[in-house]
Amino acid sequence: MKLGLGLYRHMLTRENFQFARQAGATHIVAHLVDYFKGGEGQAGDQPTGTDRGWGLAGDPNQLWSLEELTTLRRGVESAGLTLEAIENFDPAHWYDVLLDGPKKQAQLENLKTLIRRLGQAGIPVMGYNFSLAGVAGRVRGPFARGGAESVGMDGPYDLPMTRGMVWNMVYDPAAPAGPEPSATPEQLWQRLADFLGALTPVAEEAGVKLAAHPDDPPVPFIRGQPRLVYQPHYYQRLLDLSPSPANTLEFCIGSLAEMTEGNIYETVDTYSRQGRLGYVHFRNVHGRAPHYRETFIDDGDVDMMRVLHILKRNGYDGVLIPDHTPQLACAAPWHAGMAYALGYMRAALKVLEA
Ligand SMILES: [Mn+2]
Repeated sequence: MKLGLGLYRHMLTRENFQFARQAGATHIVAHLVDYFKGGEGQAGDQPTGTDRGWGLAGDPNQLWSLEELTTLRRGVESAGLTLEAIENFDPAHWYDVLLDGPKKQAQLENLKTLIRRLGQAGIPVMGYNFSLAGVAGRVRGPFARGGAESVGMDGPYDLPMTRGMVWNMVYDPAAPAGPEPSATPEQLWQRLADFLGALTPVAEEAGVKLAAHPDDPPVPFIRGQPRLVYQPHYYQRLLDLSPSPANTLEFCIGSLAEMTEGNIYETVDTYSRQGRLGYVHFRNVHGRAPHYRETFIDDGDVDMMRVLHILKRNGYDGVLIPDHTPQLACAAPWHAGMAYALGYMRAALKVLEA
């Protein structure tokens, strides 16, 4: 297995690539969506989501260019690292794919273009989260060991999602007021099937894997909208929608462990056995939705070493990245949190190899 680091858009700098390399990572997962533009997020922060979400989505008419993607890959490589994946589409590029709106077909074409460009740029994985409300409804506080700031959930979150929003961002600031009408779970599954049907052939041809994140937080409904993968068995339904090798999982141990059903070790075994993991979010947690706290990697309910043993036994050879992590009390809270997680993971992988 390989050790990677995820970096938000504003962190895609030479210095942070060096930081990743110095902390023992060999791979980078890059976010190209600016989650914090015009919103309430803070630099270096893991956004929690509020009424208007993280902020404004990008420009619907401005797709990531081949040049932009290639420049990013070269920048990562010049620091001695490999660019493994892009994580998350911009809501501006696919809101009507999620909402089944009038621009759906045009936006599916946009996504095909993006996947082809990833392939041309030599980026092998595209992580996505097929979610209407996105990451919403979490709380933040000194929840982790020693009072480290972390996120969690304190019960259901039912504030309706307003029109002009999707995926916890605003794609149309001029949308009429009022809540977005609720989809049904079956409608949402059909939209996912349409997405996979359109995208997987293109992804296969481009040599790119699509990798689906489970719902974060994993609850059946949030902000009046249904969720897809909020119990472990729904991942199987997602895989069974398309047998394509391009239909893979962005396998988030934390979100899976937060689910009310299932046993995390059986879940890891079931899915890694099928050889369909795109990459892994390696995160620990205490509690289950809708009442849980994200913890330090060594301090939650999950025996992370046992997870690694199962992944190894089933032949998983891909990338693991720390997911969000509690922030350490110091001048560089995010970096210290990541360095802590990376050091733990590197040691765990050494033990595993020994
Ligand atoms: Mn995750």
